[in-house]
Parts: sequence; C-alpha cells; structure tokens
Amino acid sequence: MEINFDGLVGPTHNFAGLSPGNVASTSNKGLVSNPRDAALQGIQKMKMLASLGVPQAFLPPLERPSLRILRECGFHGPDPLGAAFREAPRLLAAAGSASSMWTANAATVAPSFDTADGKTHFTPANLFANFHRSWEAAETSANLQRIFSDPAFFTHHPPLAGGTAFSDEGAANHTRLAPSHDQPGLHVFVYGFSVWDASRPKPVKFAARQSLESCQTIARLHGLREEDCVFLQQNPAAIDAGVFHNDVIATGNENVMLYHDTAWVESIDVLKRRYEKKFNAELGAIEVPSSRVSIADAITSYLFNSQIVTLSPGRMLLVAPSECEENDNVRAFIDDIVSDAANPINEVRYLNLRGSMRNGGGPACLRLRVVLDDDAWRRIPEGVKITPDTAAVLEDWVRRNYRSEFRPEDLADRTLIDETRQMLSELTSMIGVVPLYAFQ
Ligand code: SUG
Repeated sequence: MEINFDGLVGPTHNFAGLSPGNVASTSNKGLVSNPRDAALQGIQKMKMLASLGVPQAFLPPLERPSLRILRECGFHGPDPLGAAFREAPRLLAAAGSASSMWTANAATVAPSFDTADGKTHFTPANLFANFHRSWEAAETSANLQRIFSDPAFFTHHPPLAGGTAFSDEGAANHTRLAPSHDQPGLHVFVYGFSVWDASRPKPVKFAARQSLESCQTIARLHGLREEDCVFLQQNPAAIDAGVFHNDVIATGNENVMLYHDTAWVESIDVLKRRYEKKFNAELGAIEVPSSRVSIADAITSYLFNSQIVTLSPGRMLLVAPSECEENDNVRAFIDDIVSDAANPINEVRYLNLRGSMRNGGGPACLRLRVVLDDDAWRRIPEGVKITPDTAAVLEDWVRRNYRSEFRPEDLADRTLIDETRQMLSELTSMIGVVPLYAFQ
C-alpha cells in the first residue's frame, strides 16, 4: 500500500520570499502568515484521507529557528536571533523557515520490491538549490532513520554530496508508475539540467533545481534496474514560467499520468512505450493542453500538485487545492476528467491549504509517498500514524501552541527559542520517537 507521510506545518511558517522561481513564494513575500491555520489545514487533509481508508502518517517539523544554523554561520553571542536579524536578515530567514513541511522534498524513496536488496531505500534530498532548504537534509535524514528504523526493512543513504552538480529535490521530481502499488514499478525521474551533457537545453531566467546526474546516482544507489528507470527533462521554458519542480506540471498514480503539454522536453510517447514494454498494458495518459489550461493557470491553481489517490482498485480520487475550484478553466477540465469513464479518476475533493499554497506548496508538496507492505508498516511508530485519536491530539497541540500571526521579522523574537523547544518536546513525547530534536 502507498502511505502518505505529510509534513506537519511548523510553528514558524512565514512568508520570507526565499525561493526564486517559485512564483507564490516571491510574490507573497512579507505577508503576515497564520501558522496555526496552516497547520490545521494540513491536519484536515490528513484526516480526510485517513477517513477514506488511505493510510496516512506525518513527519514532524524540524526545529526552527535553528540555533545550530546560526552558530555554524558565526552567531555565537547571547542573542543570536537579534544579531542575525541586524547583520544577516536573510540568514535568519533561512534559519527560521518552516520549509521542511514540504515532505515531497524530504527524500526519494524506492519500495522493497524494486530494489536489489529487497529493502525500502531512502535518499534524503540535499536541496542544494536553495540556501534555506539546504539545511534541512541532515536533520530530515536523522528523522527518517528514527521513523523507518528497522535495518531489516529500511536502507538509508546519506544526502548526495557533490555540491550543486548533484542538486536533488527528492520525490517532487520522481514518480513511480505501476498497474497497482503492490507491483514492481517504473521509476520516472525528472531533471532540470545536466552537469556533464552540455547539449541539453537550459532555462535562462531561473535556475533548474535537479540534475540528471543526481537522478542517475539515486537510481544506482537504490539498486533499481536500468530497464525500470526513465529519465525525462523538464521543459526549460516551463521552469522559466515558474515550474520549479516536476510536481507543479505533472502527477502520476499507479497507471495514470496527468501532465501538461509543456511538461517535458521528451514526448509522452517515450513514457507510454516504456510503460507498455514493462507492464504489457497501456499507460493512462491524461494530457492537459495549453489551449484548455494555460501554464499560468496551471501554476496559480496548482492543478498538477493535486494528489491522485487510489480508494479501491480502479477507483481514484483527485485531492485538489481550492484554487483549482476557483479557476473556471481548471475546474472545467477537472469536471471532464471526473466524468470521463476512460480514466479511473472519478471523484474530486477541493481542500483549503492556503497557508502552504502561499509559499508554493500544494497538497502533493506536503506529502512523501512511501509504498510499504503490512510487515514494514507495522515497524513504523504508532505515534506518527494518523487515526481519529492522534489527529485530535495533534490538533489540540497546534491550537494550544501555535501563533495565529507571524511576520518574517518575528523570527528575531528571543522568546521564540524556548517557545518552540517547549512545544516540540511535547510533540516528541506525544509521538514516542526519541530523541527527535537535538536542541543544540
Ligand atoms: O522549495 N517554498 C518551497 C515550496 C516547495 C514545494 N514543494 C513541491 N513542489 N514539491 C520551495 O520553493 C518558500 C519559503 C519562503 O519563501 O518563505 C519555500 O521554501
């Protein structure tokens, strides 16, 4: 079964405008955020999916603001937050960003039946493309090892080294296709640039975040067979329009691939052929033409950041952000998908995830997909699994602890360190996975 591990929105969720090439992040810079609402919206999504019988878990937020980051950058004094605010405000914004909530960027995952050693493999994304996100990798890696802790089932690789040449953004640029989740899959890796092949086209306005060579390295490390991997290049013009990850322009589930006609340099035929060859079955390719949904509509609505989830064999649900419902072109296209019996998507639910959306994070950004069998799922700590009880405990914890207003400059507030540490300690004891936080 496929389990969604959603990132819990952290208490310092704010709009610092840190991600060039991510239209929402840059255009909402400086807005006042509401971390409490954003976290509750995320929990609402988890509850909704769990109530439909889709297994659901969560990954805890990283500690932010992080004194470790500030100290590693030379702020050792009694008030590192205040000093960084005065001398290096962008550094403080990075040390305070709640960006670990977008767990589609936490790692790339390969299920046990696809890998050479028969274990589930994880490579945490190094996130080298953005300074504020590059700090996540080490902590995310430690947390994944605590949650997927049994070495008989799980293999953890370190985040890729090698600097920006091996830039990796994790599952946001990776889709696993298969007739059903419980079968060996076809791994679709999407990259934005190649370090070593100068003939590949490049975006001109924004930097591409994922290299071909990082994708190939992950496939090798995970022990995937060559014939089970497809490498597609993101269309550089789409990156320049604001498509900073593949999951902003395409999404797949089992035998379905929903994609915009501007998504890749290669034609969909490449993928169709590979799918057919491996599974002796047809890929359910749903193309969204620019004539119906422009690339600008795709980016503002985040249609392709919807989650497609299997409710029962051959029955899929589209979990779309409410921005899709508000856009006439997008809503009309979704209505057509849902009413077309030729594809298995026969239901849509629109969710309000505005807090995360304003930083360029839709439903699919907020989750890391992990395919596990029952035995492996039993190895996961119960405290991170979403049930009506754990969801109620989490909601209560958020309501009691989160601020309802947060400005980027609030990161300079010296009381924030104790405030976040106290609440994260409480979360750790609720989850029962110790120690999640080093509090250095
Ligand atoms: O990396 N935004 C994130 C959004 C990540 C979305 N993830 C996926 N598409 N899978 C990013 O650009 C903005 C933070 C700020 O500006 O305060 C940010 O990091």
